[in-house]
Amino acid sequence: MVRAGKEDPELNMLMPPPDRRVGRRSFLQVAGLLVAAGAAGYAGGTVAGWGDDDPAAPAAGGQAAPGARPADRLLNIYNWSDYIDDRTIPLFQALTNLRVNYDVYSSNEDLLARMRAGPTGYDIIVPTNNFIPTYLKLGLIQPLRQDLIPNLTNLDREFVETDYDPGNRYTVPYQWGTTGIGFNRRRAGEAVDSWAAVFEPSQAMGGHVSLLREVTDLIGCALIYLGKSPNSIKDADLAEVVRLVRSIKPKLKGFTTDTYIDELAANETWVAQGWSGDVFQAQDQNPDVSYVIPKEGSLRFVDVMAVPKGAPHPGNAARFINYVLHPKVQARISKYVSYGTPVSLSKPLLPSDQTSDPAIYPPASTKLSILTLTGQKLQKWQAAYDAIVK
Ligand code: N2P
Repeated sequence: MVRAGKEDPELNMLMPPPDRRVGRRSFLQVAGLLVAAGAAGYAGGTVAGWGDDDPAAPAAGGQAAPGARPADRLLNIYNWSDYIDDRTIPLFQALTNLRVNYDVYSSNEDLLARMRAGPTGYDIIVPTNNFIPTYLKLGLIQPLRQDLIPNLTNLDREFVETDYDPGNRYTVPYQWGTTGIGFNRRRAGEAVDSWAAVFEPSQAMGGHVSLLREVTDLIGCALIYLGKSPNSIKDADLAEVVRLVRSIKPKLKGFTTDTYIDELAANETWVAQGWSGDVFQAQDQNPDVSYVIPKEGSLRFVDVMAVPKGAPHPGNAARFINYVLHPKVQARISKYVSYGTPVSLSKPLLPSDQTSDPAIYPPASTKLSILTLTGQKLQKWQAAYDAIVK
């Protein structure tokens, strides 16, 4: 299966870096795919997509102005690993004549640390909604060019009327999902339904259990398992979380956010705290893998596209955001990554086994909390996380 990562043969088609300002080791040089794509068949009628994937793009200025300087025709995207199909970027490039650099990260903490360290050259980042108050407080993101995003009207209302960014002034949802447990039915049995499977694993699972390397999910889900408020900042509750998770460390394979898909797929990990779509991507490769939202309840998240303050190409960022909001593009991404779409207009284009799957689109009765991680809570949870992981 092809995923957006260093191993992706198409996205990873290496081209000379267009602009060193954003260069780094793992940068995916999809830039230049436009050129390559001509040879690969995007030419002619398949310069596909005008009036197809994104009818609003020309009106929104999707095509670079003739004579625009090459540096203006770039778009630098920093997204989660394993979070895009293999056609969206090449098609966007063919459609707009922009060159895209696509790089990946694997936790909100990594992303935030990177953004706090100084200018990065990225035009789009995709933090999780619970971090948005922090980005706003620190002045790390800028208002969106909403005039270039007419497809904002495609968003479902619940993704517009949010507490973290009402009216989408700074952020636009990309995909959403839940935190749960991915497990191998042959190794762990069919009956996994509780957070106990990862927070108090049996001896038999020893060495084959992983937890998420992400503050919100690790601390939040452990609090839920212990019967505490998923928003607790009580020192006693957090100390209990630290004690519990430290005590099971010898049984863990590790803390990870970007290797457990492959490890579940390869039968190396048998029980993993994980995000819904990631586990389904593992299931695509290994039918013994299942996903469950534990009976104690869990977390729901929305990953949102935002433009860093000082981004070199905010207009191009808006054009990409507009493209991603097209129902066809949403359907293509969602189908591939198996996460939920914030654009219900795309659901008729998705396989019905996805849209009817309660593990992807849980019913309202499923106990799911959306957490915010700011101020004192961020500090205390980070300290608890560090005491566990480091
Ligand atoms: C993609 C994981 C995205 C979900 N692999 C984390 N918010």
